[in-house]
Amino acid sequence: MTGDTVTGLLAEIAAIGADRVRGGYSRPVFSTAEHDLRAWYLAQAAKRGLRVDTDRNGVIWAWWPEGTGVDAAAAKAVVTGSHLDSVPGGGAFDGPLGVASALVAVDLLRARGVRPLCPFALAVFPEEEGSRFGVACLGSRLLTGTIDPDRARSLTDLNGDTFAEVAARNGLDPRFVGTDPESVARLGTFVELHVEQGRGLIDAQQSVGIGSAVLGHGRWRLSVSGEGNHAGTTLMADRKDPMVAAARLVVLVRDTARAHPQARATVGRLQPVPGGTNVIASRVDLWLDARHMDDAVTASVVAEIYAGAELIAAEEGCTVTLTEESLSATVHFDPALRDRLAVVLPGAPVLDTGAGHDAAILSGFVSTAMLFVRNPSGISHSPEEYVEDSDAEAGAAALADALQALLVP
Ligand code: HGY
Ligand code: MN
Ligand code: MN
Ligand code: MN
Repeated sequence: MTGDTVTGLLAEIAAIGADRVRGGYSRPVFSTAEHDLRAWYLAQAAKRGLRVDTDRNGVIWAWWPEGTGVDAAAAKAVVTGSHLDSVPGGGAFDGPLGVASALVAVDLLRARGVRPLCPFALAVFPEEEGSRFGVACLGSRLLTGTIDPDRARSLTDLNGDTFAEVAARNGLDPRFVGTDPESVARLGTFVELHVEQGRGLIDAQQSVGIGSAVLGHGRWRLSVSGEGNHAGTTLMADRKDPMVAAARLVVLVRDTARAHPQARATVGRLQPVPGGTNVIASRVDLWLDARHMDDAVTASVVAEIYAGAELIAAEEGCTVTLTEESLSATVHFDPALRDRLAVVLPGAPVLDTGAGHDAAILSGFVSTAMLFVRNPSGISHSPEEYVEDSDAEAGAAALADALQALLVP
């Protein structure tokens, strides 16, 4: 027994990779901060005698070494895990809570004398947030073959470095990234524990909940092109200013989403080119994140936004293009597994989530479930994100209960 607590491990994580933006954590995949955190994680896994294996896509697998009661080669594995990368200025729990809880769950299972009857592993997926290369859940998409490897290799970060270049600098051979059918074939069940990123558990007054569905969501890049010019010598009547069109477009995004109940549409990132104070931009790129439980509604929200954007662009003497960067359909987790966990965790409410997760990507290939832990702030992707110590430990105990039911059925 290591004596570690989730709270203690989270404190260690918080001290590593504290590249602070707005008081939050910024750990893009393969950054120094995330790299240091991977090293910490490998040490934690080794401390628990887990056999670590980083696969061709940078997914870190930590296997429970003890023999199993059945033919390990035949049995499908039970896996739990989450991610270590973050959004810029993110909270301390999104990703790390699932990783720390998985480590403590291993300790609890050991202390209970559990001997898994099937292979059991922890997993850490790279680039879940898509903060560096623009596609969320890149690691689990590569693992499952739900992104074209050539497209993945050519994704670029803000420095113009490709995923292939950065992966090669971080010990991966970019020639081999992509679907790993053997790894997927050995998976039987995946359970991800995650901080809740909404208010469901606050309202239910419960520490832990069970995931039922993940809203479909996608990312689109809108590029508005106008006429770059001098801020001082260009009369207002002579301007084709894409920044003005983009500003009107951001309001259009809000108004369009408001017109569709339960739709969410966000412009969280906007990039003028060239971005000089005394320069009328020649182009403005803005990124749209749109989500809804009904994928057809998401599609129509985006279509309405683009139609409106074309009108706005024309009025401002500009043009606009729309490029889809990633798309995930609404996912409903395995109802049999969900119901099984509801028996193991009596009273745990069942919740949908508007946040994407690697579990949603894996759910197309493996029986998948999620557990959520109460976040009294109801806020996420922000330093305000929070979990009470007692709820953090309750989450790890619930995860251990769920895993025990799966490992020793
Ligand atoms: O964007 C999301 O929903 C997730 O946090 N990656
Ligand atoms: Mn997350
Ligand atoms: Mn997130
Ligand atoms: Mn996630």
